[in-house]
Amino acid sequence: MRNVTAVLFAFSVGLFIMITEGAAQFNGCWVKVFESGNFRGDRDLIPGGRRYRNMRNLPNSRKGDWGDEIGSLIMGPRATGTFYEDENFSDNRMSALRGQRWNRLGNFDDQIDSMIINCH
Ligand SMILES: [Ca+2]
Ligand SMILES: [Ca+2]
Repeated sequence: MRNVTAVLFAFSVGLFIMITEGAAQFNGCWVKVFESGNFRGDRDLIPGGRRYRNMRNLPNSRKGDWGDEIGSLIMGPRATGTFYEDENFSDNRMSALRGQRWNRLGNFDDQIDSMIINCH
């Protein structure tokens, strides 16, 4: 029983760290982008308060080009986002609210090519 409790505790701590991961960075104003759905694959934490006309060489990113790559995303607790299907804020768009976790992007899967991330 004690072992079960310890495992549950470790799991809870792990979950908590996962959820709060990155929350304090960039004053909570960021978007975390993932290459695949369900928060899998390559990932980067991109600072907000900026307009990104395209997805190449984003700050704090290890991936050279996120264009047509994003499969899921998490909004920071102080960030909202507008995401566009094409570069230069054109074509279809979708909006994400503070703290939202989108485990899949539907029609926008592998389609996002520009974004505006506002801080609040
Ligand atoms: Ca992808
Ligand atoms: Ca696109």
